[in-house]
Amino acid sequence: MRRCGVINCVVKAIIARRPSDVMVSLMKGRFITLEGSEGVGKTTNMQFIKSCLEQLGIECVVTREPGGTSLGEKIRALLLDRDSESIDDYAELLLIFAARAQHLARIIKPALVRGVWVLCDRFTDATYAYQGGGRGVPDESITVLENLLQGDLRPDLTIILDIDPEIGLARVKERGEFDRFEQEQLHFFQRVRSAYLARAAADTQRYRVVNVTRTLTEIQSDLRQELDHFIQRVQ
Ligand code: Z5A
Repeated sequence: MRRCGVINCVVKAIIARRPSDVMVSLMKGRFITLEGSEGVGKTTNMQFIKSCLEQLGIECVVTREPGGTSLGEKIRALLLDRDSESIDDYAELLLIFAARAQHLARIIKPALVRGVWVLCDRFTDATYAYQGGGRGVPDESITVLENLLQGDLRPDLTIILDIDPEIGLARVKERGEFDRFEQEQLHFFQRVRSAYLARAAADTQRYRVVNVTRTLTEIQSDLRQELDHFIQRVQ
């Protein structure tokens, strides 16, 4: 809790010098994020979403977090390194937001301002789910950093691919080696899933939950429908 107070003080000091978010209000591209626990098929389905949008003549950039920039990918490697020393929860949180700051400044905001749609494999909802739900970092600490870096910028649509973590982990296991997060126990991923579902329940406008225990054809038919609804809504 004391750490939360210190973060608040630092952030207030920085916000006082922060330029206004005029740029955010000028953005014309749309920001779509794909979320979910382990083995939900984000990589598989992101390409599908991209091809649906491109068929409609919508220019989009696919990116991911942590990562998306050269610096961000280096931070990602540090975060996923399973041979790393034990990483403090707040060190993890700040590394994730450091990568996000660079990603927002170099990739996400410039694309949105150009009118290009951004499809991002994980974003700040993952922080609420993994660092908040999984690790137990208070949501208030995450919100402070979110507001600092993003201002008013939030995804326009967040699709949560949902699966029982036991099934998701079994899929990941088939792939072989586990990274630092994948080494966590089942109850960690159960908390991650609950955090995602709680966020989705609190804002039914922005979030869509897609059950991915089914075949890829069924899943992608749902995704197609969600995209069609979204496009109708924003046009
Ligand atoms: N992290 C965090 O803690 N906080 C944050 O703020 C952010 C991230 C942004 C890396 O993310 C880690 O960073 C992540 C949380 C943390 N934890 N981990 N690990 P990541 O997104 O890069 O890592 P990931 O979740 O492990 O993604 P992944 O391994 O790339 O999985 P995926 O993209 O969701 O799934 P996939 O590779 O498309 O599919 C997995 C397997 O399932 C594959 O063999 C598929 O063929 C199979 N699959 C997919 N769909 C199906 C269906 N429908 N049926 C059967 N089999 C299927």
